[in-house]
Amino acid sequence: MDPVPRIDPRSGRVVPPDFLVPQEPERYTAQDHATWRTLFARQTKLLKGRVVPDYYVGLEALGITGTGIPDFAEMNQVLKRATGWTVVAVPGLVPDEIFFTHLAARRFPAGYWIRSPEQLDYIEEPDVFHDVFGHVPLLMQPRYADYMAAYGRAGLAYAGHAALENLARLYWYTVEFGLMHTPAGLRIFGAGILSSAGESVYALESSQPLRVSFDCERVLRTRYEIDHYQGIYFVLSGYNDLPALEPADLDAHVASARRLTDILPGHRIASDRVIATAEAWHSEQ
Ligand code: HBI
Ligand code: FE
Repeated sequence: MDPVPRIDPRSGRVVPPDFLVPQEPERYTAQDHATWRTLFARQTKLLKGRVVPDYYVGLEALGITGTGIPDFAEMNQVLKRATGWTVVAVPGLVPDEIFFTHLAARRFPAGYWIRSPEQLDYIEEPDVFHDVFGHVPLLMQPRYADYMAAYGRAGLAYAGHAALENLARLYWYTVEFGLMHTPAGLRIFGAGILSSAGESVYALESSQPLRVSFDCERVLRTRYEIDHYQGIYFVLSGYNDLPALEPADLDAHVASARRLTDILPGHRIASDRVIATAEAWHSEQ
């Protein structure tokens, strides 16, 4: 069966097999840049004191500002030299194997399009705000940069296997929805949280979700739901907690996780080290 060809809505053309298209920053409209400015202003205000400090370091170094949608070529001049990563433009979600191939080669696929003013708070596919504001700044951090590339290699190794579902949970609960302990207190680390106004506050301050110390096998067993705020967050104690994803070690963790039952988001297990947020949050106030 032939795969359905994907059409890039902007050009009306079939996208190439690697799904890469030119960003063409000159084609953004005044409305597109205004949407970026609105989202950027709202999020940077909310993230003050809530996001890991390296995030700002990356944002500034890469020249990601509230003026308008960044030019990928300009960011790449800095990013490539720092950690070997580049940002490449894609029309939207790309198939898993394509996504992993890019990550393994230190290319981060970012949606080039930006959401419409009617969709400021919820989109189904990643746009340039989620991808560039959310993911790209931390690619300047060497440990995070290595973890993302290692995830790409692991993804390729598991592509087509049932255990890819377990591996995807690791990405979800670190890269997208991770929290991190810092000397200053509990901070947002995941791009899914930090590009969302509502979840930026909820993830740190709501008494509703569980917050549990990061444990690789526990994460590999934990299902996730994509259409509402998370029921559980995993808290890294630092970049050293990011698993090396070295094949033999990862295979052992995945096999062990798959021998046990899945855990539903929001469910606690006996070995969980639960982080009391009131304590984590107020200890620094
Ligand atoms: N494609 N553009 C894009 N961005 C993603 O974050 C992405 C993707 N394709 C697949 C995918 N994520 C997920 O399967 C991750 O679990 C890897
Ligand atoms: Fe994302």
